[in-house]
Amino acid sequence: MDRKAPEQDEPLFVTRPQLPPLEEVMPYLEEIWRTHQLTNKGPFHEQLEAALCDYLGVEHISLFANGTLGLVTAMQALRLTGEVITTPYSFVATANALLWNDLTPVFVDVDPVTLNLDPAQVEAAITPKTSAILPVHVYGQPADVEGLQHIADLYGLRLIYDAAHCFGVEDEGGSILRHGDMSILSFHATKVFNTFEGGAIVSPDAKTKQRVDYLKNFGFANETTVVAAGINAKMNEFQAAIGLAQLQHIDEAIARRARLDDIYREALADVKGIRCPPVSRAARYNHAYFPIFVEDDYPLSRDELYFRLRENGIYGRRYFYPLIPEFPMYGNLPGIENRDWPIAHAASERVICLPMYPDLTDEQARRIAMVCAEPGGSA
Ligand code: T4K
Repeated sequence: MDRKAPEQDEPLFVTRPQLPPLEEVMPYLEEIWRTHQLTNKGPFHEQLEAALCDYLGVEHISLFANGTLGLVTAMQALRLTGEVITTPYSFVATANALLWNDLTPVFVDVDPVTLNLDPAQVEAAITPKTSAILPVHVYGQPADVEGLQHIADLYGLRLIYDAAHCFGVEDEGGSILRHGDMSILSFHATKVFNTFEGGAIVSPDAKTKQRVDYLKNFGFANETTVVAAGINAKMNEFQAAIGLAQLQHIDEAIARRARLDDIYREALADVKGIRCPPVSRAARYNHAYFPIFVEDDYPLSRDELYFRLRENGIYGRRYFYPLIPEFPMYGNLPGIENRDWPIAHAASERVICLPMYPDLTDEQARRIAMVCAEPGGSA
């Protein structure tokens, strides 16, 4: 990839958004300027939908202005009601999307290894008001799709995956996005594949995609017919053009992330008190994040290490701290005082996501690991 690596003393953020070479973007811009087609199902929008179906190995994709609007629209499309069981260990957008739909999030604890929803905990939280399960494939690590589908089938619940971190992830049967009733991707700047802002819904069939497409365009079925109270969540031509250019480099970008993952893992393997994430069991993983967990036998607390890294120009992120239900505004949900999430809470108190992006050099990754290994030394 023809991009300049960051200078040695540039801050190392948890991510540095991936950009395609400018000269590869210019022809798209010239075309937009020539045709004046800026949005509303333009040619680049259509091309990107087709190209993503092809790349991701799914049949029905609807592009969105961002992932959060994708989540909000998916819940409308599936006409969810009442309570939805979800994870406390996610970005706040997951649960906010439920509140925007007047749905009640019911947070249950996660699996200690994958940090994804635990099907047994989900089953125990089902009530007559439950209409759906909303798991997140956190850090791009696949949730227990079979266990969750089994529960959804048994109780007649919808299953919607927040797959914001999951671009390109596969299990033995193919794309992880094929599971459940819908999967929602984010193409935000900080993601493995970005269109600056952007997102998508993967639908299981053409009829569902049609409904999603109506809903993201005000509910218009044709020029004079509105069939639902839709919203404006359309991806524009500039975003779609960026996506087409990014897609040319995605395999290389994921391979580079895999290399950085190896470097971190090797350099941190023997550091007492630092636990690395489990090696992914996905048939194809995207290395979206590299979370480390700071245990009790580490000489510093998690926050001390976090700030120690910052003093060295290394800006990790505590994804996901605090837990969503620990944000004060979530404290008013009915019954929330009777719930706790010990596994998610412990992860949230210990996690730091280290910088992970294709422009990070091997040497920089080793330097970051060195600060973790010798927090008293100078990097
Ligand atoms: N579901 C899940 C599970 C999600 O993780 C997310 C989003 C969503 C749903 C919603 O999808 P979107 O509606 O966003 O499509 C970031 C992102 O804003 C958010 O997209 C993401 N998850 C979340 C995990 O992280 P922040 O507040 O941590 O990002 P920010 O702006 O602090 O950026 C992190 C670092 O990246 C900065 O320190 C510097 C660097 N950066 C960032 C941006 C935006 C750049 O160098 N350039 C940039 O343009 O939330």
